[in-house]
Amino acid sequence: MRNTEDRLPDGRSDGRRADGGSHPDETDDDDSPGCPGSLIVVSNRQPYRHEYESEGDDRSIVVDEPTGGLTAGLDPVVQEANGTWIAWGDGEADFAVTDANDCVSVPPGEDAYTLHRIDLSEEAVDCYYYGFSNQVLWPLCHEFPGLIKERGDWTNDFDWYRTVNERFADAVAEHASAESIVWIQDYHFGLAPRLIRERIPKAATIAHFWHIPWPTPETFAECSVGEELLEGLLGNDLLGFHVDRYARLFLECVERYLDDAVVDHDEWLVDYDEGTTRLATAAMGIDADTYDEAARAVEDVDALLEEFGVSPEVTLGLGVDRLDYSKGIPERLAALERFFERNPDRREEFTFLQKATPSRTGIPAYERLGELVRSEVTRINSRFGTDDWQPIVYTEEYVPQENLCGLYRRADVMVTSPLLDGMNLVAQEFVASCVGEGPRDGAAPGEPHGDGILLLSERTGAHERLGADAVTIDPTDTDAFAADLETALAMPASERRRRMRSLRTEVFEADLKAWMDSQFESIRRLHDPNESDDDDPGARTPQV
Ligand code: ADQ
Repeated sequence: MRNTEDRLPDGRSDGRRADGGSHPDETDDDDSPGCPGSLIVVSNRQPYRHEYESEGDDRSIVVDEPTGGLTAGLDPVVQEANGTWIAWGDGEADFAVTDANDCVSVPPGEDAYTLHRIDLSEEAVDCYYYGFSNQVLWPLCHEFPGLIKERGDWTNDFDWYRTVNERFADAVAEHASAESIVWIQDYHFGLAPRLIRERIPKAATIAHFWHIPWPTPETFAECSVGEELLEGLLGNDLLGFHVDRYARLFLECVERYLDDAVVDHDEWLVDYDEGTTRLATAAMGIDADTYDEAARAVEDVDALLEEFGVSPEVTLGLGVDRLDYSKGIPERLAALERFFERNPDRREEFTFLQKATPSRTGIPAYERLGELVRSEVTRINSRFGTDDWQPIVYTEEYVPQENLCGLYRRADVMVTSPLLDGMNLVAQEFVASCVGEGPRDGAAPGEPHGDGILLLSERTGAHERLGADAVTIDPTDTDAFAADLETALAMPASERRRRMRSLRTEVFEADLKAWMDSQFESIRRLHDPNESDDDDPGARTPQV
């Protein structure tokens, strides 16, 4: 069941080049956050993917490279550190270019660091990735325990999850020394920290960032292998979450379900099995400058809308999401229906453009969600639509990142309504893309700016940072959600501009680089305890 899902956050298809070509987008080294030691990154998704490309009878190998998101942000850091990146090799030609140890130097032609690819069989991918990661851990952490039962007996999924985590740990051990810093990304590697700990020198530092929420202890109890997961994660020296709430829930789960662990709720420390794990929170940001620049570069926003059959005259609402049940898309559609019921004068005047990207297709809950969303859009459109106008324009087509920035820029109101979301980067991308006319004038931050309004679910990590200047919504309260949309659309321009200026200050200041700096600063303090605390750029552990 290999498909392209979850490659999406990188917008990778823009970054393809022939093997061996020069790097198109050199990064200024001075700008890269420094890593305090020899860096080994572990992630499910790889930074470079080799694919075959055929032209007539000729077949060549091309490389997809990262053009956005965390992978693109981390790549220059690993390059600068001359480090190692260990990831699933999911490209067709990946193992045609690796050496006997499954390693290849990247970027092609520059050989700045080693990419160690893990070759996974189809069964491994089905069970480790689609099975345990995405049909047990994902619904568990997003508070959908009922969906775990749908998978039926997932014993085999968990066995594969453990096996794959072991294979990644073995790979780490091949590269690690006492100076190493191992930085693990996300929920695909819940067991890996302890497995790595058993295999590498004691002096090495293991850190992990968990990008999705952590569930309540009551929900966590639905996972029969919870104890093993907690033990696995407590192999870390440092465990990071986006916001405090998830860190506190993690500590509560440890206290409740791991008898021998000693939890310090004030210092956010856990002592377990002769090791200490420190928790820290740092809300992930985006590369705001890149979004700002891309949005300003869009020359004809009206033409973009026309591509979707949307009149340039309308007031535009926008939604951009992976088609995932955690994103609250049906709830958003229900609120839109209520909005058009209550505001007949908005018909033909307000259009909502929903860009959804199919994700994890093949998993029943995702198939059902896609069917529900499509049928609800059809039903609402047939209820309110006219010969010339549809209230909701829905597309699953690929939209290049520059066009996405153009849509963000044009949107009068952006709606992000997750039922639960670790952070939510889309909300930040909208803010960074909300630019005014003309080039940047050098004033901080990113002036001139636009006056779009952000409707943001109170259940996102992003809400802790952006909630004060967004319009807060409860996605499950349809009436209130529709009323919030009315409020947003009725807001005076001066108020919209004031809010957007504050949002942009937040998004530009706490960007992706600031987040990585804060991670490395926290790691540095653990790796070398003599380092000072003075210039911590953002990560926090609780104050006592
Ligand atoms: P996701 O669940 O994928 O990420 P989100 O953070 O909103 O959610 O999006 C990640 C990226 O995907 C963004 O760069 C966005 O532009 C892109 N994207 C989403 N929908 C798209 C679409 N329809 N078309 C094109 N691009 C689209 C997980 C967690 C989040 C957390 C991130 C990072 O679930 O809570 O914010 O990791 O930690």
